[in-house]
Amino acid sequence: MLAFATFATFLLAAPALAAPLAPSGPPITPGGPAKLISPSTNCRTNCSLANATIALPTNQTVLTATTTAMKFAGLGVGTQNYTCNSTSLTYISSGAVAELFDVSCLVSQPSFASLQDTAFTMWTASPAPETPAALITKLGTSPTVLGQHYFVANPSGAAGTSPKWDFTSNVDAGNTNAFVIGAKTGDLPAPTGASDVDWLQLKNVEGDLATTVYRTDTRGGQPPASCTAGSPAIEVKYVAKYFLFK
Ligand SMILES: *[C@@H]1O[C@H](CO)[C@@H](O)[C@H](O)[C@H]1NC(C)=O
Ligand SMILES: *[C@@H]1O[C@H](CO)[C@@H](O)[C@H](O)[C@H]1NC(C)=O
Ligand SMILES: *[C@@H]1O[C@H](CO)[C@@H](O)[C@H](O)[C@H]1NC(C)=O
Ligand SMILES: *[C@@H]1O[C@H](CO)[C@@H](O)[C@H](O)[C@H]1NC(C)=O
Ligand SMILES: CC(=O)N[C@H]1CO[C@H](CO)[C@@H](O)[C@@H]1O
Repeated sequence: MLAFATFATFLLAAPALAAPLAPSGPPITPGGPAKLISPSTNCRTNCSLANATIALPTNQTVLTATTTAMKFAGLGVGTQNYTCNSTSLTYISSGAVAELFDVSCLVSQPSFASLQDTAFTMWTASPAPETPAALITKLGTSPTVLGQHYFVANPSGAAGTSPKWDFTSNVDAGNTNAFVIGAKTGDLPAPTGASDVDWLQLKNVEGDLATTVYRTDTRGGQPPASCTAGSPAIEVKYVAKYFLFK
C-alpha cells in the first residue's frame, strides 16, 4: 500500500516539481496536475491537444512527424512479455499488456518530460502480484484511464500478433470503434539506452481511434540478453508515453 500511496502522491505532485508545491487537497488549479487524478477529468473538454506536438529526436529519420492532430497523450504502465527461444537461447517478444493513463492535461507542463521516470520508479517498486490496472484503481481518486494496450491476432490473417490500443471500456465506453490496431512503420532504439524498449511509430490497420501512434520515452521492458533452454516466459515491467494522432 505504501507504494500506491507514494504513486498517488507522485501523480498529484509531479507537475508541481517546476513550481512551488501546491497545498494538499483542493482547490484544484485549472490546467494543473490534479486533473490527472480527478474523476471529472476529460482530456477532450479540459485539455485541448489541438496544437500539441511530439518531440522526436532530431538526429534520426526513422520516426517522422505526422500532419494530423494529437488526440490523446497516454502514460502506459505495463509489461513486455517474452518467451525463451530454445534454439537461439534468446528471449523473443510475446506481446505486451499495459494500462494507459490519460496524461493529456500534463503535456504542456514542464514536468511532463520526466513523468516516465517517476512512474517507472513507482511501477518497479510496486508489489509483484499487482497489475497496472490494480495499481491505477488503488489510486483512490480515480485517475482517468484511457484504455488498454495489448496484442491481438494479425487482422490480415498473417502469422503473428498486432498491437492494439483499446479505449472501448474506458474513455470511449460505448463506442465499439474506439480502438486502433497498428502496424509498425518506424523503430528507433531508445535514445536512453539498451535497457529501454524501442521508440516506435505505427500506422492504423484497423479501428477509428487514431491514424498514427507513437511510443516514446520508454523506460524498461527489455529482456535479459540470453535464456537457457526451457526457461519460462517472463514479464518485464515498462513505462512509455503513447501519443495517438488522427
Ligand atoms: C491552435 O492554433 C490555432 C492557430 O494558431 C489557434 O487559432 C487556436 O486557438 C489554437 N488552439 C488551442 C486550443 O490552443
Ligand atoms: C503478459 O503479461 C500479462 C501480465 O502483465 C499477462 O496478463 C499476460 O497473460 C501475459 N501475456 C503473455 C502472452 O504471456
Ligand atoms: C528461434 O531461433 C532460431 C535460431 O535463431 C530461429 O531460426 C527461429 O526462427 C526462432 N524462433 C522464433 C519463434 O523466433
Ligand atoms: C541522438 O540524440 C540523442 C539525444 O537526443 C542521443 O542520446 C543519441 O545518442 C543520438 N543518437 C545518435 C545516433 O547520434
Ligand atoms: C478537473 C476539471 O477541471 N474538470 C472539468 C472538465 O471539464 C468539465 C466540463 O467540460 C467540467 O465539468 C469539469 O469540472
